[in-house]
Amino acid sequence: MKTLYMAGLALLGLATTAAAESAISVADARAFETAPTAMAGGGFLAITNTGTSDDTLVAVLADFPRVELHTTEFENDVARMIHLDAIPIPAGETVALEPGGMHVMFMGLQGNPLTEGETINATLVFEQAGDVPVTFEIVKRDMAGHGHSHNH
Ligand SMILES: [Cu+2]
Repeated sequence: MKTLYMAGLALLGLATTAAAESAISVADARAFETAPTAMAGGGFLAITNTGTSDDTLVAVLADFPRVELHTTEFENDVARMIHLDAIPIPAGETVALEPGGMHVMFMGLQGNPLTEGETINATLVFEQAGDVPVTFEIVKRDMAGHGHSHNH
């Protein structure tokens, strides 16, 4: 009986570990300021899965009419944004959402531009890790990106 009891405990231990295996950390969350007439703005961040099981980013919630996950494709140097249903975050890896690539799209800005110095409170929704809060800092447009600045 004692052996069975120990085996039961071990199983219980495994189950508990499995539930806590996905661990998500985020860094460098930022969004670019937008022109007053802009309809949408991009959000960028690095997502690290420090756990031992794969996870998937399935949604981003924020106070905008619509928030989507996008990636960018270049065709003859013309950028085109593609809607993504989800972004896989493999165990032990960091996935970077960067200008010119994948990004969070805050949509429906109509007259409420993203303003430098302000922040966007959002919630990342993961299949395994659940809700992960994140704050995007709104910064000036990254000159190294594919955007073209008109600040001169
Ligand atoms: Cu986009």
